[in-house]
Amino acid sequence: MDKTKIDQYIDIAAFAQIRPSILELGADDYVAIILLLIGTIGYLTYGKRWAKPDPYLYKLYERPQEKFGTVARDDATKDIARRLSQENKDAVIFWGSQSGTAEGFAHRLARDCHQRFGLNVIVADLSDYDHDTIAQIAESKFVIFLLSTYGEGDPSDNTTDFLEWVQKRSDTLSNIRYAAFGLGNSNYVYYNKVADDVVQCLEKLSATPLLPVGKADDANSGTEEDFASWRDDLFAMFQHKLGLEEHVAEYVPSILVREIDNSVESSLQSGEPHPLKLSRKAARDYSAIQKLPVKNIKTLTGAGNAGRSCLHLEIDIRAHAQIKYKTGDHLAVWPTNSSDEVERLINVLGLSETKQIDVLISAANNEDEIKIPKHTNVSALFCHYLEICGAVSRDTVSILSQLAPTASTKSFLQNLSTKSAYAAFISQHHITLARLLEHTMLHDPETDWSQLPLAFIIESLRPMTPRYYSISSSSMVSPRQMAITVAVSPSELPLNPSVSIPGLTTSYLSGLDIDATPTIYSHVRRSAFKMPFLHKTPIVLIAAGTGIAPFRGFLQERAQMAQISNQEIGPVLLVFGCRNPDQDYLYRSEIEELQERALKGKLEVVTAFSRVSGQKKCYVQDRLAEQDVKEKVVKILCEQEGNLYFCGSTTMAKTAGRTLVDAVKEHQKADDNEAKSWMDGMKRSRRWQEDVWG
Ligand SMILES: NC(=O)c1ccc[n+]([C@@H]2O[C@H](COP(=O)([O-])OP(=O)(O)OC[C@H]3O[C@@H](n4cnc5c(N)ncnc54)[C@H](OP(=O)(O)O)[C@@H]3O)[C@@H](O)[C@H]2O)c1
Ligand SMILES: Cc1cc2nc3c(=O)[nH]c(=O)nc-3n(C[C@H](O)[C@H](O)[C@H](O)COP(=O)(O)O)c2cc1C
Ligand SMILES: *[C@@H]1O[C@H](CO)[C@@H](O)[C@H](O)[C@H]1NC(C)=O
Ligand SMILES: *[C@@H]1O[C@H](CO)[C@@H](O)[C@H](O)[C@H]1NC(C)=O
Ligand SMILES: CC(=O)N[C@H]1CO[C@H](CO)[C@@H](O)[C@@H]1O
Ligand SMILES: CC(=O)N[C@H]1CO[C@H](CO)[C@@H](O)[C@@H]1O
Repeated sequence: MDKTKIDQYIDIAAFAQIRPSILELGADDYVAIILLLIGTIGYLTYGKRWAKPDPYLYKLYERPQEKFGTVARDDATKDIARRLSQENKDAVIFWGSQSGTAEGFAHRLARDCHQRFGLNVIVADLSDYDHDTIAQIAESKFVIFLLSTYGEGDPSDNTTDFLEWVQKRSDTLSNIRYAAFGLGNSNYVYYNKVADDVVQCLEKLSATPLLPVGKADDANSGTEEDFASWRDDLFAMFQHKLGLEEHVAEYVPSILVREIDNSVESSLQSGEPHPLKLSRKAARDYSAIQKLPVKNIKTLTGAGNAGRSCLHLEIDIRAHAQIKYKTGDHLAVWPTNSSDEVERLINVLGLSETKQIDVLISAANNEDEIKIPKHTNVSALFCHYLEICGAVSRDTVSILSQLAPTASTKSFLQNLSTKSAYAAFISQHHITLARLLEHTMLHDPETDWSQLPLAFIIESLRPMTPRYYSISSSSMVSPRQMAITVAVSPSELPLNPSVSIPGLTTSYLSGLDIDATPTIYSHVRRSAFKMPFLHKTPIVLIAAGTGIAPFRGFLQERAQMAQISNQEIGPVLLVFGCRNPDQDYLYRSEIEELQERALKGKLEVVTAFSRVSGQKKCYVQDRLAEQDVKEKVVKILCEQEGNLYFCGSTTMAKTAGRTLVDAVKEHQKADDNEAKSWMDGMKRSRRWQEDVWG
């Protein structure tokens, strides 16, 4: 490959590395840096730009502008209607995604539309286009929306402005033909609200739906299958309504991978996380990613716990003055994959000889952005940058069958890619990509996967994402040392309980050798989960399992206030649920110590144990429904203007929240509407806060 090409890649990689340090700068610094960067880019590209036109230079030129979000894209590139017609595309897939699922689906769907129906499709971030130009999209084109729902039925950051636009619009959108798919989780109260809201608005504005809105429910990990079945409906609609003909799909890689000699070391990324792409607004809530020393790792839970345990980690930030945290914030951990699994994949692909060779990765279509380092090596790629430990999707099995090296493996994989065979198979086997490939080699010993394109591997696996934990220390009590509380609970295969699948990050963390002063790549994410402004405000804390984490920080902070100043502190009612007091009553001795000393007379603890032999299962919501507990809570919330906090699973928070609203309703002799408006008011005034997952 030629030298100028390499230079361009390196420039891009260098920009990617500049980003994190931006987080540490003040607002004024941005402007200077952006001006400087734009100047530099002009300088770097000037010679090449005129010497030799190259499609990637445009990318280089544009990227920093997008990244910093301050220099507006010019109108032409923000005009989706014009792009569709000028580039002669058939459709646009707009995604609004927070954690990347909808975005990943958008790219896969575009690929399938092209390969199976010859459609030319633009994949677009909703926030990258001028929404008014959506209204001008020609009737001959169509629009697909893939939208996820967040928070309390809120849109992702990408979708906020679009939702506002479509809700406010009064002129019709009768020229728009569309299909919409929502991503959500039915454990949340506002299930798939964003997709519903958008569709409702589009209908009101007389846009034409091409098929009924589809929905993915992540509650039972159903997102993939729900998407697959909606996509089948979409493709059936292409045939019946749009009269398109389906071709036999043929695999075409969407990215290019090239080997280069290991001469240009400066840009090689061989472990440091690839920075997250953040909007400027979001960037304010994230610290830089740093390598932080882990000071202490301790197991919190007792024995006899069926493979489950809970870790307490202390992370030292004394050497990182720029990292600040507040009680209630989240800490991200960037894991690495187990070396077993890395070796397995390298071996099955026959890459052991070449795993250290530098590779350059680029998008085949220069519109697409790659979310992994552009210059790395296979070893680092599998270890740090791709989620190689996840279950293989049915989609991947299906493409893999096209690429199978023998006829018998091909038919094996074709069979496996049907819905029922796939479901049966994954309920019995722990099936990562590497394990599936190994499995096919057992099935047919002639199978040799060494010709499988690396591009396919990269496309099929998700880029590594950090895992977030609620910080379980108080920034007031230990400002330079953060604690996290991590449940280690390997999952079991439904039909083969002898196989336990370790969690990626939990096994990474539990594998750290504390004697070797380990470090982890990590960053702090600011959260809105915060203690009341006044220390005298009473609080009710409701937690199950590791949901206790942020409340440990809350309790420490109250105790500190009670000691240092003689000012009055408000009472705390902690309602905590776990399986068994002898096994997973996290931080029990710390809590009892606080009750006896610093928070004497101020901290009351109500416990619920779900798995004590001989006793009935008891959850926090069951305790909340008891008369005396109910009265205490109602008193704090309704008479003493206290705050209410939930942390743990969404189902717990939803059910316990409902129990509590019922208690208030009964106490106030209110009707359903009044009770609901009380709850809404509590949430609006931030007196009701949740930090929940699942
Ligand atoms: N710590 C964090 O920041 C964090 C963040 C995201 C995800 N997670 C994940 O959460 C999982 C660990 O679970 P955990 O520590 O939260 O809980 P857990 O130990 O599984 O459960 C805690 C208690 O809640 C009970 N429970 C179960 N369903 C409930 C419901 N619908 N309402 C009320 N109580 C209910 C359980 O009862 P049973 O006896 O019925 O199970 C148990 O007594 C891990 O997989 C971890 O990765 C943790
Ligand atoms: C913090 C959080 C809040 C969520 N809130 C909702 C919600 O209110 N309603 C809903 O239907 N789904 C909710 N979900 C589920 C997501 O929409 C679902 O996991 C989706 O697949 C994420 O898609 P994305 O990766 O494209 O953002 C929530 C998920 C998280 C992590
Ligand atoms: C390849 O990446 C690994 C990280 O997994 C790193 O340790 C190694 O030094 C890299 N190899 C070369 C030759 O740079
Ligand atoms: C297809 O898969 C199912 C489930 O694994 C299996 O029972 C069946 O025999 C397979 N059929 C063929 C033709 O391989
Ligand atoms: C502008 C904006 O908020 N962009 C977000 C779009 O979604 C991705 C996730 O896929 C986020 O990382 C971006 O921050
Ligand atoms: C969980 C686990 O085994 N993680 C390993 C991932 O790979 C790195 C590098 O090979 C090891 O250091 C980790 O222990």
